[in-house]
Amino acid sequence: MSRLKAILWDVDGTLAETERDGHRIAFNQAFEALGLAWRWDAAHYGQLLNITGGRERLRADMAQRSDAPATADERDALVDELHRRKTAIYTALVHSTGIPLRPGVRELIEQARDAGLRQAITTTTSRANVQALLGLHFGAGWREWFEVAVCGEDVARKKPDPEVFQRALQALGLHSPLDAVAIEDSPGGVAAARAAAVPVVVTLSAYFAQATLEGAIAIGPGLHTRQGWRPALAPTEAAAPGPVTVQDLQAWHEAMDSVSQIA
Ligand code: XBP
Ligand code: MG
Repeated sequence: MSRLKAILWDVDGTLAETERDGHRIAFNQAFEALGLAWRWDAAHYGQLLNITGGRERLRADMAQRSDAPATADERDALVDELHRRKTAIYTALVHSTGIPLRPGVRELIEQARDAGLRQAITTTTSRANVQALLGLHFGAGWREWFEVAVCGEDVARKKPDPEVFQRALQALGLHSPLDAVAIEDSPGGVAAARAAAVPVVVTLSAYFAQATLEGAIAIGPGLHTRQGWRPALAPTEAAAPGPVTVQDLQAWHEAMDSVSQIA
């Protein structure tokens, strides 16, 4: 019997391609709303994603700009106002564009629930953003699917710090991080999970497809397919390869000692 008791889900990039299709657009609309000429193109945003958290990202970008406010107090006030607007724009955008879940995500969440696995959200994004995305796809009762949701506001230090995972494990009452598996897409997320000693499966996303991601127990192109993963998944009798299953997660989880150094 598998030791795996819980799945800890990252949100942005893992559940949905929200960075590409939502957050960047919302930041730019917030700049526009405040009459700022700043715009983050896709390439620059890719660089900025190395900084986790929207406020932190705004602050880091301002530090590089000659036309940003001069004093720290003024910058803080502008970050607050931009982020407030960005959150409102993003949550509206999630509903208006109906940002889809990545293929294979819903199947795995449903199968995990049927299999009695516990599920949690472990993200650095704001709670309002999680509420918008999961409310859209799982309805007002989305919390019935995810026992615990640790979001950006709940931690003192965002990923790559392990705090978000430590809080989730504690809230779930899991004494060993090895009882869980994290599903992540970014170097910061993988580093955070590893620092918390939680085994991590990486589903490559639009922004981090080329990133160096070390120490995952498995890396692959997305949960929609059993093909293209390292370590490879054993073929099933089904004709089509199909999405990644709970049994696949359990198999990687059981083998983790031997593949923990996979890059
Ligand atoms: C990704 C993030 C988030 C979003 C922006 O988090 O870094 O900060 O880019 O959200 P994860 P906020 O992949 O862990 O879900 O503006 O609300 O911070
Ligand atoms: Mg992510």
